[in-house]
Amino acid sequence: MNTEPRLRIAMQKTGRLSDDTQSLLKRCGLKLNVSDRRLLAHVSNMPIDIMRVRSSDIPGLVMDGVCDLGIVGDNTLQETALERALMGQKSEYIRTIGLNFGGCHLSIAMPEEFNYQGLQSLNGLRFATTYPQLLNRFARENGINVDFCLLKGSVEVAPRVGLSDGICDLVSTGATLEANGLKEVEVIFKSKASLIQTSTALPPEKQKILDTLLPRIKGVMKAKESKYIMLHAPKDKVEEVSALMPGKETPTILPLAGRDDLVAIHVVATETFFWETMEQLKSLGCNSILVMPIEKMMG
Ligand code: PRT
Repeated sequence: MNTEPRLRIAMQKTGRLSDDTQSLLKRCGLKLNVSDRRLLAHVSNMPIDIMRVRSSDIPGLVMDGVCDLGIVGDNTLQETALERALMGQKSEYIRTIGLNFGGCHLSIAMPEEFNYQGLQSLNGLRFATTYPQLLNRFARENGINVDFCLLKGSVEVAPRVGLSDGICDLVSTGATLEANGLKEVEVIFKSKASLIQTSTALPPEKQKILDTLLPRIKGVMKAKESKYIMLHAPKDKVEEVSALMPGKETPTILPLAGRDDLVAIHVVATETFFWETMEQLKSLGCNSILVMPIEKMMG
């Protein structure tokens, strides 16, 4: 039997974070078969196992040391940490790296007709929420008293059926609030997915696996946000063209065979490359402007 230590990572089985998490791990070169129904999926080319569970179970699994790492929304992470601390359970973890997906915010929303005049108008009201700890912390820090009723789903219908005055729920596009006649009045927490790890030091063999994985995760994220830009530019406009390139990378300038008047410029753009910039480049006499996605980056 192979007793080689394997790094265990918890990820959401199905839901809003599962596709992005799976795609991140695959782009890091992990070969995993998650099509089967097993709780634990083996990565065939690295000593890593993926535990596929509900999002809400991930922080606890990491805090208790059942999993070495987990990928979870900051909202679930903070709520669980506060709740466990309150119950005297282990609530420590390390937030290893913030990821660039799962963005949303936890907000207080009230019926459209509610006359919102600032935080004091929420004093003494009752809110339906899946996040009572985050709501309580916000209320405490802002000197207001709120009551809550705990709902695990369909939070947005609570005011309409008389269960609460307002809600405290996650928002991304705002469409659900609008469809339910609610308006956002306070953002109380901004969230993204994070990679977390146990607060106790990993054994050296596992740390070594993590040391290989982390630069890959950073590389995938950087690549996702970057573009490779290639264009032909008039030789006498190189400075103006370079100044238009987004990001901090120095452009590579190459001669073009048989052309004394043009050069090729290549650059990795680390910021959004807008159509407007392309139009400005065109008006400077540039042509063959290509903007390409980057798959991986290192260094
Ligand atoms: O796995 P488990 O069932 O325990 O977790 P879960 O019920 O939280 O799963 P899921 O898949 O709904 O959410 C997983 C994580 O995705 C959340 O914990 C957040 O970190 C993140 N996320 C990002 C969101 C949203 N955006 C989001 N919009 N989670 C939920 N929503 C819901 C929100 O609750 C509301 O019902 O979407 C609705 C609002 O969306 P908009 O676009 O209409 O504003």
